[in-house]
Amino acid sequence: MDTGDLSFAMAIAYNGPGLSYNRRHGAVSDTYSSVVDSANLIILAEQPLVAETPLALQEEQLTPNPRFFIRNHFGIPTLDARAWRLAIGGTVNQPRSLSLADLHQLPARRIEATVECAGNGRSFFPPPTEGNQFGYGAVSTASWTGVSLVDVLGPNPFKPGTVEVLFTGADHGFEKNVGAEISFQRSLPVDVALHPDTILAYEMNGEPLPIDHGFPVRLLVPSWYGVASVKWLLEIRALDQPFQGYFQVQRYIYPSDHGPIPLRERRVRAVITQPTPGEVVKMGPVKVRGVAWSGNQPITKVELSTDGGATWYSVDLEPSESPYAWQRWQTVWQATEPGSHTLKVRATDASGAVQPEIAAWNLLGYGNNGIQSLAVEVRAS
Ligand SMILES: Nc1nc2c(c(=O)[nH]1)N[C@H]1C(S)=C(S)[C@@H](COP(=O)(O)O)O[C@H]1N2
Ligand SMILES: [Mo]
Repeated sequence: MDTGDLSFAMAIAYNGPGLSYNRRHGAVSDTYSSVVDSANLIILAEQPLVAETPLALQEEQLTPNPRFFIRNHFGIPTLDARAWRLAIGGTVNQPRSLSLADLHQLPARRIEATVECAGNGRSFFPPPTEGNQFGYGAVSTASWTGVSLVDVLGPNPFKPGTVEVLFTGADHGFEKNVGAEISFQRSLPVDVALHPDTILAYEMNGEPLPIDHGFPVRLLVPSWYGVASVKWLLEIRALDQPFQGYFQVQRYIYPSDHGPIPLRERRVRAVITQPTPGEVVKMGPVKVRGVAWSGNQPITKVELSTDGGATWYSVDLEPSESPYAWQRWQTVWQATEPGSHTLKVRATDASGAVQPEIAAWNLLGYGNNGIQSLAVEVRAS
């Protein structure tokens, strides 16, 4: 199987400031947009950069780009948008390479989608697992603009026997568990790759994709855990064998008796954005709100408990804007008793999936959608 060992010289154009492609004027400006608001993100690691968004700041439907969580495995590659080419190869009928201008010629598709890292909530797993100890902030929502991969590939793109499509990012580094230099690579089954909502995104919330989120082009698989949405995309390769790379079979998997199961759609989950853990609130009406999401299913019900899970009631849920984006919910809790109270929230989606009290523990700490518990202190004013 040829998994496309790209030359790293091609991956890193140069070390100077990046260039961003300006669609409106068809020209190139000489700054790429790194917009990270590090003061308002929780930085878990600097090299490579891993940062989560404080839940209290998720007050809008769309997360502003500077505060969108970041999950990198290697250093950030600075690509020259003018020189950038996307290679399409492997078991395709027409190998070729495309420029950013070529992508812009195709019909644009805009999709509002939440991106969640599979490690979101990992720090709440007992016993602890290895990996970034995320709280609940490795999730954000943006409106992504790009082109459907199926439009890029055209009709009848694959040779018979094609089973997966592999996506390679420009970032790479030494991986000690492999003992070698590897690129960030992840594959999709053919049906998912050809779904019209699987897009190559070049804009995020109406701005050119910021460098931290994959400039100039990233894949977006809107209902899957974030790992599928390969950033700094350089190559798309059709495969006649399942991909066996590190991020496919050793990481971002649930172990099973039949071998590793690569993660796919996000599990159903709700979180509270207000009040915040430990907050002191005044006795009387207390606004409680947050967001809820799942994979490709809309959320049908969000329930709140203010007595540590003994009783539950349904809260107001905003209609879904997009099958892929979180939905905001809110309620008013009549806090009549002073003292410490435990709030819990749980979501149900249209498939009937509901959050478990405690999610099944797994070695690498993925998919922890166990119910959030949050303690607040009620004081008589
Ligand atoms: N090329 C590349 N793509 C990548 C990654 C990466 O390290 N390199 N991380 C993945 C993971 S695990 C997640 S959760 C998302 C995070 O996207 P964001 O940094 O834009 O929030 O990107 C995915 N795509
Ligand atoms: Mo992730």
